[in-house]
Amino acid sequence: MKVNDVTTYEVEGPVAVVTLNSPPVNALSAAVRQGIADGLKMALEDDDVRAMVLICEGRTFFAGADITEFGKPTVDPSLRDLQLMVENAAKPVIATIHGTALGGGLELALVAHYRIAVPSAKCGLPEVNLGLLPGAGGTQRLPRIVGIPKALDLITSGAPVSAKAAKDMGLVDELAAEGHLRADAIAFANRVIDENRPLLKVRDRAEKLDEARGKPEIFADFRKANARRFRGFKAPEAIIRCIEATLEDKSFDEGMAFERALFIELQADSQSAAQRHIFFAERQAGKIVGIPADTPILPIRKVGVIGAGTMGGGIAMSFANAGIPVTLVDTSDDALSRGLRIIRGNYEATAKKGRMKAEDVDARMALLTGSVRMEDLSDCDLIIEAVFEQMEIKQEVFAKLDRIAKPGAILATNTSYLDLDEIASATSRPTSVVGLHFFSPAHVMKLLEVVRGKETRADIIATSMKLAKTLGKIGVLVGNAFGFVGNRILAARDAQANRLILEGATPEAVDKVLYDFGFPMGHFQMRDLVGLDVGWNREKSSSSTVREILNEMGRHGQKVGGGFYDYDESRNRKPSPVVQKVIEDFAAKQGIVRRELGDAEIRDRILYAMVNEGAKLLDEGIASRASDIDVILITGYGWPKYEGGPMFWADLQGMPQVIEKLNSLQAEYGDAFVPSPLIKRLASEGKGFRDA
Ligand code: 3H9
Repeated sequence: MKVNDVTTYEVEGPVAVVTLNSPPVNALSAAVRQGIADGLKMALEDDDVRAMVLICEGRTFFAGADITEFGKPTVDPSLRDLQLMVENAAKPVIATIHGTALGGGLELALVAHYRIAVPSAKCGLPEVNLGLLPGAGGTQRLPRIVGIPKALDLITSGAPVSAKAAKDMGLVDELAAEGHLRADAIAFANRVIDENRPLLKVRDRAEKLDEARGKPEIFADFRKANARRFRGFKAPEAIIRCIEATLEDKSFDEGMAFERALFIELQADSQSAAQRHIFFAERQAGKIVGIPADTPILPIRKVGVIGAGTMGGGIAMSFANAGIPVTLVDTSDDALSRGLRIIRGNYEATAKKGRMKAEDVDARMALLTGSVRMEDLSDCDLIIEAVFEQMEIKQEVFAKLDRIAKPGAILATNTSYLDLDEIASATSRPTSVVGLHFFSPAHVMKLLEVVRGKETRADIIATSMKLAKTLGKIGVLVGNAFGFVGNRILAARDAQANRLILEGATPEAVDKVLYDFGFPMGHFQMRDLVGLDVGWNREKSSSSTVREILNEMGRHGQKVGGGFYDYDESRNRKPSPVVQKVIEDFAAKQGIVRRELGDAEIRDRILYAMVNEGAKLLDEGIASRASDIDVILITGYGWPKYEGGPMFWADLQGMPQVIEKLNSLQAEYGDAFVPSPLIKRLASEGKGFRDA
């Protein structure tokens, strides 16, 4: 029987089955909550029914509260009201889990009297990823089942656990056979009835909490061990405080009220708004503008990577991690065996840390074949070039590839700055050429800029975007321009940072401002880490910038013990008097008068230059959406997630403030701050980047 648009009610013997179907992920929207409440009421009022199974159709059990409802007035029944109804029901309710029981979805399952899941299901409380805490009792009930230490880990990481692990920790009572969830849940409900099992309430359990009583060091140690990971984020600390509250002299209901208060605080905070923005922005990035949804996806069964250096090696690992065989090509046996040795070393280090099984090291290595002959790439569906960043070399490689690659193969370049169309022009098939801009270390970094050349075919783009997902990365489609999106914005930051040190700020002062804003490291620290010689040309170097001079002095960065900073053997960094002298001499030669610069000026100049550059990229159509830029800066360049990316950050300041700042910066520091036409237009229309 239909209960409402998303709910049906059926009775099988003494068991009522309430089924929800609200695609795509059965988020707990108002209609879903109402359907569950009505279904439960029907089951309670039906004298023949003695237990109720709550189950979902589609790809998953409830994946959480409906995030799109946040910020809008609550429609009754609220999730908490619904939970009270379920928990206090006079007949046992069995939560029946497949897919992902997440957030409010798992919290609803936790008020059911029993939980059954298929082995492929996953359970988790991922609210922390949205700048929130589980606000429907998750912080109070989960510790009562799994204990304090595990609850701290699970809720602050947001990572889901498998159904098997959930069963082992008591989160799930029973595993169903895959594909037989409904039948097994009904059978389980019948057993509950026949055995007259009690109406178990998680809230009444205390034994797991007792294990942690008198051990306040659990929390202190946890905070200390995770200080770096949590830096800047408000939600993890709020979660820890809620879990601490389970041990304090508070009733369960007081604990719930405490959790509720902190949830409301976080929900209203700009950090959560930023993190929710990124959640949707990442999904939006996958929707390709101007390419029909039914564009065919080409099969990628075998991949070639040219260049066994750091970048090529990381790219090869990304494919091996996804189970796709790779032929790695370099010019000499030495370079190849060195590259493969480093890859094995990386895998072994991961296995040692327990993040991968030891036997998988060999399995992944077996997917990698080395060769010194480019001809061995003739059967590859996709070939990615990761050779030296110089146009002549790239063109040479592509001209050769054009002769070797099979018809229909995708030819990709990993260039970070060079003109894709110029590279493609070295081939007779520019429509098959695309940019796949991986970020270093390529097997770790989530971002993949997919660069569209002026002739790149639609199916090549659609396949590249799909490939990003296969590799577990976030693909963002960008246009062909110097540095594409990410590196062009980085170049705007670089220009300001370099100017600031000439005007009187030290590299440490610039770096501290960025670190305090939330970047994992400062600008010059990052430059040293990447290597100052990346993109530097010894022959053409003419002492025209501080960086060139440092390179000429052999200060190529951290790897040689000196760049903008000095490094000791343990790679600890300290300011370099030598570099300071280079900077001061160079400034004097340029006629720049040095002065004191405050943190606010450093911050404004760097951040507003980045925002303005982002707006120009939108104007030029190199970026399709403001939110794409945010995704790129967060996933590829360390912009703090809780600041939502440069365009979100600018929207928070408000467009009138952005334009006012740019105008005053322009008056003092020139052209870099001339507001982009888009910013002027948005400001005059009272709009923000979110409307662009
Ligand atoms: C919460 O529960 C708070 C409570 O503690 C307290 C309340 C009082 N709402 O990711 P996909 C959309 S907070 C609305 O591509 P997948 C998503 O935008 C919530 N919409 O699929 C996308 O839309 P579109 C805690 C949602 O198979 C579509 O569904 N829960 C929600 O790769 C497909 O998504 C979470 O944080 C939502 N909750 O992955 C879970 N979730 O098609 C968040 C998804 O228009 N969700 N959408 O682009 C996920 O992690 C993944 O979506 C999931 C599926 C693993 C479920």
